[in-house]
Amino acid sequence: MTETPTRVLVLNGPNLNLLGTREPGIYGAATLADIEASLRAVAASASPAVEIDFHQSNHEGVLIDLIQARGSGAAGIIINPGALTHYSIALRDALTAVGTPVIEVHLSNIHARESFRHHSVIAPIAIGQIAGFGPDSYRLALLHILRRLQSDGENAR
Ligand code: CA2
Repeated sequence: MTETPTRVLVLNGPNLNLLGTREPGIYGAATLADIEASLRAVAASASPAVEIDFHQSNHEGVLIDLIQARGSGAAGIIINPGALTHYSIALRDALTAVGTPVIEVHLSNIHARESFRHHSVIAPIAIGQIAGFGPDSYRLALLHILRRLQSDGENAR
């Protein structure tokens, strides 16, 4: 019998499609495609391998549709909500409704930037927030989800 691979949903919000093309001083030189490739490499080397379901949208409603369609059944959701972090109650409600563990990630250290970036409406419903490590923020989040999967497997044995 073939088993369905474990899936991790990775979502990226507004303007993150511009990564690597502008503002490298804040966001670094890596493109979103580079980040996707590095997560796929980590996921492929996990045992058993994990599938990365990677998306970016500039539209709040599209992100909410993705959470509703693809969030349940995922082992975790890694989300960089971009500027929606700071005000989107709709995104927070969608993440809460789906009930899948959420990790909020940011490339930059939002707490060291303008004060309007210090507050996240997503963080209180996430299991954690990782900010300031560039593309490593995403990798660290994935490593944590893999570790949780491993300990769930051990507890089931
Ligand atoms: O640091 C992060 O990852 C942010 O989520 C990035 C958002 C910002 O609004 C958050 O406060 C922190 C902005 C994403 C915009 O990305 C760009 C990338 C290159 C050029 C211009 C924008």
